[in-house]
Amino acid sequence: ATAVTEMLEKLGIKEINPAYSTGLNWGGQNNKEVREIYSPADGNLIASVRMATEEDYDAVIRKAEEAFKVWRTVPAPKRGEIVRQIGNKLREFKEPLGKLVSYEMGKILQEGLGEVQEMIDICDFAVGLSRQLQGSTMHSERASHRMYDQYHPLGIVGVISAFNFPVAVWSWNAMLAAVCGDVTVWKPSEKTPLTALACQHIIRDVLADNELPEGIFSVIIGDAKIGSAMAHDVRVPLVSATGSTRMGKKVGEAVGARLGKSLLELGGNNAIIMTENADIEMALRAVVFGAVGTCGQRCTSTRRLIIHDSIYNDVKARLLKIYPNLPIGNPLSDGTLVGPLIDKDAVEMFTNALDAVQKEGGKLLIGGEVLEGEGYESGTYVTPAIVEAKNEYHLVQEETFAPILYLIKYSGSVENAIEIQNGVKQGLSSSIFSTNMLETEAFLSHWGSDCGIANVNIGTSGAEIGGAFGGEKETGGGRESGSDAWKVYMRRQTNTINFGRELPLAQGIKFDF
Ligand code: UN1
Repeated sequence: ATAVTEMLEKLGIKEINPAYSTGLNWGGQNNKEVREIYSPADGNLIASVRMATEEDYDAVIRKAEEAFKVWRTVPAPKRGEIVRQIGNKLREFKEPLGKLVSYEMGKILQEGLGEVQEMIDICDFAVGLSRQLQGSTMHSERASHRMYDQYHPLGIVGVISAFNFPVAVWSWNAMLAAVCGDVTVWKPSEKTPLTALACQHIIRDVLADNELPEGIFSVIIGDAKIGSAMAHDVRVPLVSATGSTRMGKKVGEAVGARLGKSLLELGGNNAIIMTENADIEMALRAVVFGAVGTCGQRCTSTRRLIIHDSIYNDVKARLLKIYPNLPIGNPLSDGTLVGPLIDKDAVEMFTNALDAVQKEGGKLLIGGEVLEGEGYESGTYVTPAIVEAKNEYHLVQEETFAPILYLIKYSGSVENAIEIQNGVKQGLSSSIFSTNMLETEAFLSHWGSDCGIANVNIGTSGAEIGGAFGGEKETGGGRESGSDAWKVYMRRQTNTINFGRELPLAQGIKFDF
């Protein structure tokens, strides 16, 4: 538990259980129900956290409402200044927070640090944005009239985040929402509450230094009941939810029923196409990182590899040489590339999926074992699997949140590969490896990839924060992070001003009396 102790010490928290000891604006004070948090890295108990009740939730929302009244009056560039200070604090805490992410969630330290880097980057992005929340001006059809649109804060933004990016995805939402003048109430995954509480500590200090109410950013540790309360709550005009399609449909329905806004970031079933013109060496680097990185638990993980038949055997042989040498082990140890799955339920999902796809006719080429013995006591370490499969298999159509890579053969032109790539319900990330411009442009064209993210000679995972992140179809349609994703966190208002002494009506309507 050194990562935990180190992080908590740096934050000045004396007790191992931060949830008991602080006066944070987090929901959990009323409940006796405690959830024990075990690290997937070594199976040790790292904390016990109280789960919030609906009463706790209500108290947090009321505090957030109060804070919004203050925050919306702060000029946007000044809100940016607060986010700049948060970014600086994150720079200071990058190492211990990255370690805590790695220890609590199981991703390797490089990726834990990378996740905190994403938070720092989105802070910088949001600071710049705080001076660029631009609307347009339009020419009125009426004389001596002026027309423009402007963006105003929405209010409370509910953020439901997943275990796999326990802190970065929240920060994409919270930092943009903050410069937009909104306050956020964050329900992190109940599997990763410690990293969330650590962030709340960091932020609380920045807010206190600036004499701002802590309710500008709140965290509530709870289960699906709390997520559901948020989805149904008219006091929360926008709910941004990251997780499974099953969860997203529930949230989307509940928010839709009250005509609120939702930003949904759901499952992916991402493919890399390798045409006969692929640079195979380069493609394999992307494939392996995409398929086994984060132990296959990114929503952008590479799940399907669609390979031209002329290079299929070569690609397969090379992958089968690489996979046995992937260092699997403690995510905090130097040299590890594959850490554990989040918990034993995930391990069961992984092995069940492999059984089921083999029943459908899939051929398991390598991997699929659950590791035992020294270093693997947590029971959450597996060997990444490669399966030869067909796109139409039921299992290939589903997102299994684990390191399973399906090899799918295509023949003929790139259009055939694109059809396979689009032939799933999800539409998050996609890539093509080809040095032929006709193929890559076809992939990016309006009859090409139907995903929210389409890359050329880059894998499916590891997007930069500067672009809008999200996908189509069952992925939910939301966009967060860069580009103009900020607009969803604001309400648009069209303003028309008459500076003449007459009242002409639009459309030239005469209405004299
Ligand atoms: C996620 O898995 O929910 O593009 C987000 C990527 C990361 C974000 C993934 N920047 O893989």
